[in-house]
Amino acid sequence: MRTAITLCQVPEAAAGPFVFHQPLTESFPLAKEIGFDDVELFLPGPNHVSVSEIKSLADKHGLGIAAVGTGAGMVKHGLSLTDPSLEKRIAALDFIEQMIAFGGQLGAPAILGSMQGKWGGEVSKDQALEWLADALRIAGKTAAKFNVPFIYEPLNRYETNHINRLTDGADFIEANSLDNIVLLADLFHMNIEETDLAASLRAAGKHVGHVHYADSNRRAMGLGHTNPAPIVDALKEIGYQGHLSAEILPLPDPITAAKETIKSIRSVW
Ligand code: LER
Ligand code: MN
Repeated sequence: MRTAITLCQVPEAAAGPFVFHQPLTESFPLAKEIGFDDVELFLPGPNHVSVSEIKSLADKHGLGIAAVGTGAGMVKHGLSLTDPSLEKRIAALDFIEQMIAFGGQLGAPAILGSMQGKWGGEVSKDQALEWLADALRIAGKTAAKFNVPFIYEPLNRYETNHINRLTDGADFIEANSLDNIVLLADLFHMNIEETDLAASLRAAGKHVGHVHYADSNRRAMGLGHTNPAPIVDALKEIGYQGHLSAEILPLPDPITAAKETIKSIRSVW
C-alpha cells in the first residue's frame, strides 16, 4: 500500500474534493513534508504542464505519481463518453486517451470518473452502457502500451446512473470481457451506495485497483462516521497493493485534512 494526496490545478474544480490547489511547486513539497508517498493529479488537460516538469518535481521531492484524473474533460470542456453527440463522444475519448498517454509516461494510470456521463433523454441505458464498454475497451488497450491499467470509478447516484456499486462494476468488466480495467473504490461514493463496504471490497476483490480514502462526509478519514478498520482488513485480505489516496474536501483546512489522512492510515494499516 502507498499513500497519496490529491493536487488540483483546475479552477472550475476549486470547490471539489481535492486537498491542495496551490501551484505544484508548492503542493509537491507540502505533500512530502506531511508524509505522503505519492500524489494524484487533477489537471485541466494533457498540455497544462509537461511530463518532464512533473518528472522533475517528483524526483526533486521523492514522490511518485499515483494516478491522473480526467474529470476536467467534463467540468472544463463538458465532454462525456455517453453524450448523444458522436462528435462529443469522439472528443471525450480523445481527451481520455491523451490523459492516459500523459499519465502513462509518468507510470501513472488515468481515472474515468465524471467523464462517463449519464444516460437519459435520447440515450437509453443499454446504449450508454454499450458506449461505455466500447470506450473502456479502447482505454484499456491504450493504457497497456504504457504498462499501466485504466481505472474505472463507480460513482454515487447523484453523479451517474451507469454503475453505482463496486460489484456492479466488477460484473460489468467481466460481462464485457474488459482487459486492463481496474475499479476505483471511492469510500465516499461507497458510503452512499453499498450495504457493507468491507463485504463489497471482498466481493470485487481482484478488480480493485485504486482507493479514494475518504470519510462518510468526504472529509479526511477520521472526520466523519466511517470505521476504516474493517475496510482496511478487507483490502489486506484481497491482497490490495495500490494507493489509499486522499480525494477529500480540504476541511477544516488543507493541511489538517492531509495530516488527518496520514494519521488515520498509520493507525489502521
Ligand atoms: C472522482 O474521483 C470522483 O470521485 C467524483 O466524485 C468527481 O466528480
Ligand atoms: Mn473519487
